[in-house]
Amino acid sequence: MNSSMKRNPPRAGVLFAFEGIDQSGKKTLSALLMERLKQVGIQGEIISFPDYTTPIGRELKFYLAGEREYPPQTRHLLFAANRWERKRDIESWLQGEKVVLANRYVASGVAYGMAHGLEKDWLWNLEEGLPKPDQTFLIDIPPQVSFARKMKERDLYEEQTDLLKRAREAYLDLASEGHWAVLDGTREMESVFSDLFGGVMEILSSRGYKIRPSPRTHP
Ligand code: DGP
Repeated sequence: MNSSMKRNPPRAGVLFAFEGIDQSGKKTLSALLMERLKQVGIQGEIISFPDYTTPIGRELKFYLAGEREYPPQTRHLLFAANRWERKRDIESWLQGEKVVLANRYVASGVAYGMAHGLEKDWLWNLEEGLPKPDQTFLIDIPPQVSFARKMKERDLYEEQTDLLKRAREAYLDLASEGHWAVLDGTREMESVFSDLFGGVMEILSSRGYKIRPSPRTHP
């Protein structure tokens, strides 16, 4: 996270963000995590960005399908605005002591923006004021693994190997700056999940969450 960004105001919940290029496993991992959190008695919500259900999200869907054209800054403003559309929901979940799992969040805007040659500080500024993640997990895979996992029906960005390469590099750069947890997403899902779950439990315990013993130790 950008060190120049102000600290989060006190809040009761915890926000985890999952980042990575397409097909890294973010959605599967966050769904598994939510299931396990419920088993140990923790309430949570999952939110995915882009959120295609909002007015701006619907516009982004047209854009990603190649049906709209925008100058680079305009489209990055739209991606950021889509997160701002859901700010109140995220805040109210956090105030309700929920654990919020975000599939892509502020760092997607910065990583993909950097991959398109935009300035990092300008991109971070678009996200300033949104709730900050307590921890960002980067599920790291190289573009060739992304392509091997999904060969057809890729969106405008997914089709571009060079863009994915630059987005991955930007993510790794942001991860080292922001002290994110980087997980090797090329491994079996169980192994990635086990590391993720360990990291999440450690943070939740340190934040005073009551964790009910669960009979299951694997997804
Ligand atoms: P997804 O629904 O996760 O497959 O995302 C759709 C595409 O949009 C994907 O290729 C990555 C890109 N993307 C996601 N979030 C952002 C963002 O905030 N900014 C930009 N420029 N691209 C994004």
